[in-house]
Amino acid sequence: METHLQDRDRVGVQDAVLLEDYQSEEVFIDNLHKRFKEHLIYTYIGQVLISVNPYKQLDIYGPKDVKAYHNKHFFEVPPHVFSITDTAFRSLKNENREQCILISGESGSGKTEASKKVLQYIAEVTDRRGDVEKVKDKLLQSNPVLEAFGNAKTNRNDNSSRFGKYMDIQFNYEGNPSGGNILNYLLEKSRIISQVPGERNFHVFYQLLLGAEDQELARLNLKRDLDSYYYLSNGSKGNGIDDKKGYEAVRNALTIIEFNKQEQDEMFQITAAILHLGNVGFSEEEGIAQIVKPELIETISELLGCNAEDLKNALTNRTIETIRDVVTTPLSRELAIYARDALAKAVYDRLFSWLVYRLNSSLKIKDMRSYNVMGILDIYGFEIFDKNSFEQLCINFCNEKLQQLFIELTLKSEQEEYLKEGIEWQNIEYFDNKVICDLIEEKHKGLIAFMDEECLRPGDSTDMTMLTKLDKNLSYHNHFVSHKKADVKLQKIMGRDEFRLIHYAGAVTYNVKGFLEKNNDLLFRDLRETMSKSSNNIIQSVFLKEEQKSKKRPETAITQFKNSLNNLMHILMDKEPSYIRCIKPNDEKKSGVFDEQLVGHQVTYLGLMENLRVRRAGFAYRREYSLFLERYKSLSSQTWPHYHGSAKEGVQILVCALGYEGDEYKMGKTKIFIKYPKTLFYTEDAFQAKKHDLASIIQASWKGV
Ligand code: AD9
Ligand code: MG
Repeated sequence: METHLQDRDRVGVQDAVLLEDYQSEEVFIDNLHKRFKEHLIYTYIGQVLISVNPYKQLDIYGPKDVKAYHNKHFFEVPPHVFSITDTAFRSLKNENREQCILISGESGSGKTEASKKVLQYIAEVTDRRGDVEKVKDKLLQSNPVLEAFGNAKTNRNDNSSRFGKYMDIQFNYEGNPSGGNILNYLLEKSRIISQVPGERNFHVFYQLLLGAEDQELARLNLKRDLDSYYYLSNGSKGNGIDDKKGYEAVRNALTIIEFNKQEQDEMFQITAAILHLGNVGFSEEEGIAQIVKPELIETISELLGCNAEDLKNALTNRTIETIRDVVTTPLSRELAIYARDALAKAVYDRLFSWLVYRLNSSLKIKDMRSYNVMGILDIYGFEIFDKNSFEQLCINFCNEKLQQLFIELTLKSEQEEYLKEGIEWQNIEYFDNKVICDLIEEKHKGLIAFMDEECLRPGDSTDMTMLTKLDKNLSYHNHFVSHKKADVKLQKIMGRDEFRLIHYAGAVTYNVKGFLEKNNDLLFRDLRETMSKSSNNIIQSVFLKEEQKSKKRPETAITQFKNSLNNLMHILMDKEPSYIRCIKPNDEKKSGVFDEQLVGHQVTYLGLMENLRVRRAGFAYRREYSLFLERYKSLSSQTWPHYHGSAKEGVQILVCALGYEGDEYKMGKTKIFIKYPKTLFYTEDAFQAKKHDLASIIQASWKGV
């Protein structure tokens, strides 16, 4: 117990609230570094777990570790993702409180791995009976499927999740998993049509081409040759990723999750059709696009179950309905390419949504009698790149919302604890990022509102007219910087087609190029109609649903995202949160390298110093009386070796014996609160010395000295 109080110089402290200088980022990072060198990748800030990616397999997740953390209070054992999970799970079971585990951090910091450890732990500490085991298998197997279709190799992470994920594990009244539900956010579908150097398309394409049997490839009219497919051609190749094994894992998982043969066939037909679609080329005659290899369209139509003539027409024409009549115009080569790519992205995006929908129907809870949930959120961290676009705006907005939730919930729980313990609440100064959330999402006057207004305006709106509108309406705001209003220094680094937001985690300059198109997310009507008539059940179901809804203009991409985020906030708000903040120690994916500057940025983006300040503003340390007494009772002759009074009185006796000053501590109803780490360390050192003395006495008596 309380192992963290010993050997502080070498392994640092396991809870950053125990750092004497808690305002210093340098001290904080140094503590993480010390621990990292000792392979101690986990550290707390109070109840928040910080995890530094070790980039190598550590022997800390085996059955013996599960056992070591099972049913243990989290201060009894060193920091660990199992401990966070165990605490949440016990609160769910014993107090019936719904839980959520919020995992954040930048790409490659270990979020997805952490979420898998949470699931692994739950799977290992719950029953192994038939139906429970089956649900657990399905939950575990949803990962390889979602990763095949939603993850890709990027320059930051060989297995980067290109979507946000919130997964509920549902527990029955016995506390065993009995179902699940997944929500997905913003798949990065632009990856379908192109990838930056060194990156790849989604894993599934490589898995299919390299892992499927000859017969299956023949059925899909595919060659086992990555270079034959345009959508894969600019990406990097394998690089040590075992796609063949990946394919087997996906097929196996699909079977466990009970996707039938037809569903599996149709999924891979769509995947293959996208590869073929990328190879459709166009020539141009008198400004009109012509399909170069019409036979390819036959293949695609067959795979997608749609009419080849319709598809040909839809790829080269556009129909617009006006008030008076319906006009069809042929497309130029450029527009035909745009239509082709839009179709590929739309089909893949829908396939992914269908996949989540289908997983959910397989994970659906059968027994609706009272159940509790534990949610796990694995979502993209704050992003600042050299060039930031629409996607970064969405992601950073998401992080603002989560930061807001974090502040509200942390402060709330601190406040609640003080109230419960009868201790006076002191106001904590902190930066409330609500002002930035409002700037982005406020109705009628936020950034999204103005963006949408311009996107939905018929006529000649462009990215630049949108920017002008933003500049005009938002320049008054402290957190919005327009190029025009920027000071001279800033004007040099900001382009004319850029605006800047001062996020809680730092300033980000966004380039508006492509904003309008990405936000409108239009698929030409002809293509939509062709798809909704498809005989492929998956395609038909997703497009038909949209056709029925699309009588009205669909919402813009960012508004849909905003709505789904607000929905997520509601879901999370009612739950007891646990936080895992993941940190990437270096950019080279190397083990043993800790780049303090890189870590420093992440400490800022994750708001960890603010987090520590809030936690330390009150008391560095708090512990139940009985536990405190149990450890330190030997420090007073009144409490050791015999003591029969109440735990609270015992602690009071101890505190007097140790000479605590009045401002150093407070006695709550069930806990002692200690203000400064030094008080605790002094107590601990006294305890260690006493233990040492006692040991020497015992040893001496053995030796008969
Ligand atoms: V992204 O935003 O999806 O691009 P994540 O999810 O934060 O990112 P991920 O969990 O995929 O990162 O981790 C990246 C890689 O780091 C993994 O593939 C592992 O090789 C490595 N990793 C992460 N966590 C651990 C760990 N606890 N132990 C060992 C780890 N290796
Ligand atoms: Mg991930």
